Amino acid sequence: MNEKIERSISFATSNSHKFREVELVLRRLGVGVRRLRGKGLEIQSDDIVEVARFASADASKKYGRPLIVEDTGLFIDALGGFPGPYASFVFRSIGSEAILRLLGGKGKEEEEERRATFRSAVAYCEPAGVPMVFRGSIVGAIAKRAAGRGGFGFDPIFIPAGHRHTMAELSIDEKCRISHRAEAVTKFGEWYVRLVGNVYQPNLNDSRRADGRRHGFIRTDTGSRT
Ligand code: ITT
Repeated sequence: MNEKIERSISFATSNSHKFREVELVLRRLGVGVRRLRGKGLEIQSDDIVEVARFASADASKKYGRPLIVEDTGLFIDALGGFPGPYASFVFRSIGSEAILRLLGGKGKEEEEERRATFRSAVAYCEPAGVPMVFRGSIVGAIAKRAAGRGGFGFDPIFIPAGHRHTMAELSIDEKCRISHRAEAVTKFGEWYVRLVGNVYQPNLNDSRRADGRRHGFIRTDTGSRT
């Protein structure tokens, strides 16, 4: 039996770019992904972990199955962490060019003065369960001008530390080796493979599988990963 077929997880997201990236990262770990096009309720919070936690609990109840959600924030040092968890609203309302203008207006020219961090929180939850959160981040700098056609969102203005090009100039494969999302999703995937791997042993009989599955999916609230 091919274990890769047994392992899969649902991902609730309205964002097709995020879905492709999560799919690519999890495929490397032998985990398939099904997309749920809706998402859980997003609370207003300064903390992406709280946003992801709440959304995963809401969505897993709504869809009646274990699933993951992912929330990203972009934190720009010179702007006091703006837009942070409100990246989605800021991107839709004023866009990347406005961020460049804001930084330009502050006379921020040097790379270290344009320091920014993408943070990702992946939350896994089962219906009536307690969410488990996995985190990832990538430090970089806001470019002086947008470049690149790949990626999405703020990728054209974000240069990962140690790189000379924006994230939008990387291939999706390259982005998914270094990104905030790749880190968080990899942590989730490794944990999930252990969880499901213990359950779907080919030599287990059906009743033990069922028990294992139930046991494997029991959650505690101590599982946050950093
Ligand atoms: P969900 O349905 O999954 O919540 P979303 O598009 O609302 O999708 P987020 O709240 O996680 O996703 O992301 C907020 C915004 O931040 C997103 O709309 C992009 O503009 C930007 N963003 C997220 N991830 C990014 C990435 O990897 N690179 C560049 N920009 C990103």
